[in-house]
Amino acid sequence: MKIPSAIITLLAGVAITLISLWYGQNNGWMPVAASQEAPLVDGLFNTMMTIATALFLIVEGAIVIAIVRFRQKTGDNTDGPAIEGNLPLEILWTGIPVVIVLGLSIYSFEVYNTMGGLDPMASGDPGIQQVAAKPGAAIAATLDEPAPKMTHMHNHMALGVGASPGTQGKPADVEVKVTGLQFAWLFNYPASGVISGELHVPAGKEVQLDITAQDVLHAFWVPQFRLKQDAIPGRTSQLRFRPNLPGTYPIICAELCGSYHGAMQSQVIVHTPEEYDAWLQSQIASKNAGENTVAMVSSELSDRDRLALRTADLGITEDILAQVHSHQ
Ligand SMILES: [Cu+2]
Repeated sequence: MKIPSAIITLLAGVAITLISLWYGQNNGWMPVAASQEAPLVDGLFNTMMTIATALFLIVEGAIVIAIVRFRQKTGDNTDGPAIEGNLPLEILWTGIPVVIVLGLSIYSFEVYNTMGGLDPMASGDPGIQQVAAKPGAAIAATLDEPAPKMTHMHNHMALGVGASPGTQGKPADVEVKVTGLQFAWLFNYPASGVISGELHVPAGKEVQLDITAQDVLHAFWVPQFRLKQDAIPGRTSQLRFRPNLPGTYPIICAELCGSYHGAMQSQVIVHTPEEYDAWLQSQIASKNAGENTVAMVSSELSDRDRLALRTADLGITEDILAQVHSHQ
């Protein structure tokens, strides 16, 4: 009995759809999701994996079938038929990618908007609000302010992922100033004055990172948060997110920034809120102890030694300090 090809095509279509849907959800390519924003990105990624899997199976399947069925017969050296042009087919294979790409662009736009990427200005950052509060400042600056004021404006043009539409206008629970430099990350907690070489954040709380760079472009990337943001000299960009899974995750510089770019890694420790408070208190205590020491001896120290004293316990080595000095 010969099965009609329409039925075989239908069965193949059903099988490809089921396999693609399954693999899209179970591809296991992403690391653990440790922020509230991560499932949004994973949803987009899994959708793209579903489509890519279906495309892969259709294209590769067609190639394999063609290789087997249309194989050159022994002794047959004639040319194949000259097939040229098929308008309905061309419309179809243009139309399907257009629909896919448009759909993905709308979906990714929605994800970015939900994460707060479209309007970082609305985050409630005090520095940004101050400028916005000056009457007509933004408009006037574009119209008639000379060049020096333009740099001022650039400093306040929001970059990054700000508050999600639901939390706009509310300040974050924890604010950390992040500085990228060749080849390390520094984390400064302005509320307490604590400086750290690792990022510590409490789970379940809204965290805002104000990111800048001291020397060249760097990029702050935590794969487990599904967040990445350029660190730009002279400008502040923002990442606002809610970590939700306690653990230790890598912070990776994702912008080629010099010879030791590959070693420019730190880590973010997501604590339970109680652990976080304990960490913060211990840092404040050791900072106060350290400040007394520095105050006592600093009059006899060179700038370099004074800096070394302050950074020795941050995991910043003499090598990194030498790099910093050479760039100043
Ligand atoms: Cu870097």
